[in-house]
Amino acid sequence: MISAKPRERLRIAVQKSGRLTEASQDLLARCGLQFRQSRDKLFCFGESLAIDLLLVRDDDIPGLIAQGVCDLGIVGRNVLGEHSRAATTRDAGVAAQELVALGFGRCHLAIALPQEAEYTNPQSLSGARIATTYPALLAEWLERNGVSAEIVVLSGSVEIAPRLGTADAICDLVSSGATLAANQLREAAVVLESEAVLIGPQAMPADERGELRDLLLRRMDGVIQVRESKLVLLHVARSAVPAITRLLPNGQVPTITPVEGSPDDVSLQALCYGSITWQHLEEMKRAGASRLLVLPVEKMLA
Ligand code: PRT
Ligand code: ZN
Repeated sequence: MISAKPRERLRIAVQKSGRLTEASQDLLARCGLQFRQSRDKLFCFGESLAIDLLLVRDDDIPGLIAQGVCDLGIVGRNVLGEHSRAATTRDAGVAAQELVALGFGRCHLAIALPQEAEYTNPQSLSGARIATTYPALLAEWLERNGVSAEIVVLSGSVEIAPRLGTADAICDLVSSGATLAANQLREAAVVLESEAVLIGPQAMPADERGELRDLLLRRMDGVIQVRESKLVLLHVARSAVPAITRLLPNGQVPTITPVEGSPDDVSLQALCYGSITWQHLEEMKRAGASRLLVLPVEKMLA
């Protein structure tokens, strides 16, 4: 039985089955959490730490936090944004906040129009009927841009509304853009940039759950940092080290070691954050680097 009574175990709501499920569970596993799943597959009991999972539909997650049934949740920023704006008109309980951006499930909420429709600026949408499953986020964007338009609230299949004649435009999530293209729609404006986020109340009671939450947040920071870190190794003439250091994307101060038998050359090793592209490598090569290697980092303890 799931309850909102005081408890000692931390409870996290994650999507049961959908685009965020695998990446959410993978992130928690990388934080060292191991679970045993209940027979009805709705609950995962934490075996390594007193942290359990509740597997639910993503739309229910902000509400479960507001009611105190769960302490943390993983959802798209779009779901949190829609819930918190819609909740201002009803009893919201404890408001869930974005605590950590998790870097997966990236997409954006966009307004799209039929290919042939004209769009120069937000005012082009004046008087239009816009179909969406995100009425609160769309209403806020329209207000912010001083546009008066009609919001047609749908529960799904938003992209076919213009062809059916029930709307002139849509406001929906886009990742690759393939769905828009397949429906002869083109993107006109971005309402919200989204990715999966860890959400929870701003503050936790100072009990065991608060300590567990702090521990999990610290581990998550470490996992995210490692995921975005690369170790760069290269050889270069000692005189070119300053030029190479400037080219290292978000690099830490490099470690320099002499190369046996080549007094003018050094071996350089640096930890870098963010992606390292072919262009970065080519620029370093032009600046004199050779034997370039980019390695993933598995664990890091400063
Ligand atoms: O059953 P449940 O309610 O839990 O799941 P759901 O069906 O509501 O959500 P789900 O699993 O589809 O998506 C979960 C979250 O993933 C969303 O809230 C977003 O934060 C994120 N996400 C990332 C996306 C997309 N990318 C995405 N492309 N959510 C939906 N889409 C849909 C979009 O609505 C459109 O229909 O994919 C289509 C567009 O994709 P492209 O690649 O053709 O542009
Ligand atoms: Zn959903």
